[in-house]
Amino acid sequence: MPLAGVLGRGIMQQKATQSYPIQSAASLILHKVSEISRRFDIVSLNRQIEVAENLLGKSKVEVSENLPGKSKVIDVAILGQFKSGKSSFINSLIGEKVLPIGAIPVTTVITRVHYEKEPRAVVTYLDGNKVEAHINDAEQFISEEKNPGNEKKVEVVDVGHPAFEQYPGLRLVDTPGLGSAFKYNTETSQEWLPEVGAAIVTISAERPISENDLNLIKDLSRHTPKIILLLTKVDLLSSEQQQEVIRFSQNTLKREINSEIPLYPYSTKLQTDLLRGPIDDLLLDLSLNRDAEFTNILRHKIRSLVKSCLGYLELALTSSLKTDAEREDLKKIILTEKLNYDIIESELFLVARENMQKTRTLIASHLETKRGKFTKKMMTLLKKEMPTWKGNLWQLTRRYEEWLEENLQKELNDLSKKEHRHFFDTLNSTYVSISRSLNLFRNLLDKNIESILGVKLSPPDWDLEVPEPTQPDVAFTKVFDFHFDLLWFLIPMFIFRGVFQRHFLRQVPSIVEIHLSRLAYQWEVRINKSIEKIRDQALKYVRDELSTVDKLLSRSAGRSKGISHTIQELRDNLEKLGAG
Ligand SMILES: Nc1nc2c(ncn2[C@@H]2O[C@H](COP(=O)(O)OP(=O)(O)O)[C@@H](O)[C@H]2O)c(=O)[nH]1
Ligand SMILES: [Mg+2]
Repeated sequence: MPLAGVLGRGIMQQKATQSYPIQSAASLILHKVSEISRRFDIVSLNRQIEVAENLLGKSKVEVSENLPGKSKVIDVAILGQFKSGKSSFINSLIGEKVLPIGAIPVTTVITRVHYEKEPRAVVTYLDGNKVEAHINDAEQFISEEKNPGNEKKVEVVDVGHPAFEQYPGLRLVDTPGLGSAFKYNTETSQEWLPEVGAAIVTISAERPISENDLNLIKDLSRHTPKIILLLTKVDLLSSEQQQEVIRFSQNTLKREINSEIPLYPYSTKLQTDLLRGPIDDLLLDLSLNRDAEFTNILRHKIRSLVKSCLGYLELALTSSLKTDAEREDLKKIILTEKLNYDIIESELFLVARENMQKTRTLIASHLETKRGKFTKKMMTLLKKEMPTWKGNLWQLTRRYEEWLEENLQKELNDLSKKEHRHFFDTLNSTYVSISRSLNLFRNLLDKNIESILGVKLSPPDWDLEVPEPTQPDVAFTKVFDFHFDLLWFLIPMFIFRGVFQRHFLRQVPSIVEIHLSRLAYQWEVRINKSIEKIRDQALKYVRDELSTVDKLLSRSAGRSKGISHTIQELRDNLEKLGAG
């Protein structure tokens, strides 16, 4: 290990001891919460617990050898609508175009940038493998164009760059845009939300702050105390317009979110250095005070976890004070017909089935619009190619098959990659309907619990993962019924070559049609499988949630003392965690 690394560890350990109180309080609470959630079967807290454990783990372990002496890394997430200038912003901090930018959604994969002496990129694959790459090749893994639908199966790309020397301990995270045309990008960013340390939300000066932006900021504030807004592309506005947009945005924020979030104008094209000043100060602050910041973030996350847990415990406590008969009644009133698992199950099955039935038609009709051009292209290519083919009919036919296999496969693959985003409508609409159902379910459950027991549960931390369908292997299948080419020795080619060439050409349209329909089928299977996965995840959520509430209500009998004690303990622990 290099000397700096060894020294780094020494310093790190010292730091860890210094910040011992908060960490030990945090780990005590976490331990307590996970024990409670096991004891009471509060499965819905699992994800939040896991995130907090990771964060706590990070605070104890040196994350990167390249950050000597810096025991902690704070992730600063750049979030915002697609095309709002996230990647451009990070590039302008680096001073070099490392991240792909563009007029179409270009970022597929989460990319993190931190300080390193020499520039380089490390690609981590979904299977856990890591490969080092030249910094100029980072784009090969990040951009939608070079890595469509993340077919390279990359989990994250880490970019190390000397320009970040001024922000030690900070890691800027570029995310695929929220609200992008590619629903999946939105998913990736949102799934990642619980990990956010601090966040910069980009809002393009071209369009007013939207409901999506507001929802994102609301969500974010549950995960991090530190949010900054960046009004990007201000070079597109005059200075009066800028003032107006800033005023409008601040008013909207105050009205909708009721908190003052700092807003900074930015441009990568005009007066960048000037505009960058205050943002640099801010990042520097975050980086210098990262121990304190880290503590704040950890505290914030553990607080919201404990609040969720307390909500459930209070539910248990209230119910424990009732008689058995009352408890049974309560359960009936709370878990009404609308919250009945079987009914929700059949509803979600119906939604999924209705969408699944439409998938095929959707894909087929989209591909149909491409068929004419596709056929023409194949025929033109073939026409150009055939005159170079020599030999008897048997050889000619083999050549034809080979040519078709190679070219049709390639063209179909290209078509599939280019167009497959258009096939996802039924998947998206399933996601939207099922999310809506889940929200209704959760709201109703919360409302019932609050109105009947007077206990308010914390908002849940649920995500539905959308499994992205994989690209099918497009294989060419032979389509000839009768092998007349076996009679090749009977056929004088100097007379019939033209006849067969025309015959081959005439076959192209139906071969294309068959293969497009096969492609549609392959995508249909994949998309519908993803639809089923969303449905099953949602059902698991409903089951877990109902079983949590059911168990809390039924098993609380005679445990009020124990539960009160646990609640008190948690509250005491929360106090030890300190204000923040
Ligand atoms: N005029 C102007 N255009 C910008 C600025 N920043 C980014 N853009 C353009 O906005 C588009 C989207 O940028 P990108 O960084 O890819 O956005 P992302 O999707 O949020 O990462 C690109 O065409 C950029 O050239 C800016 O400060 N001024
Ligand atoms: Mg981008």
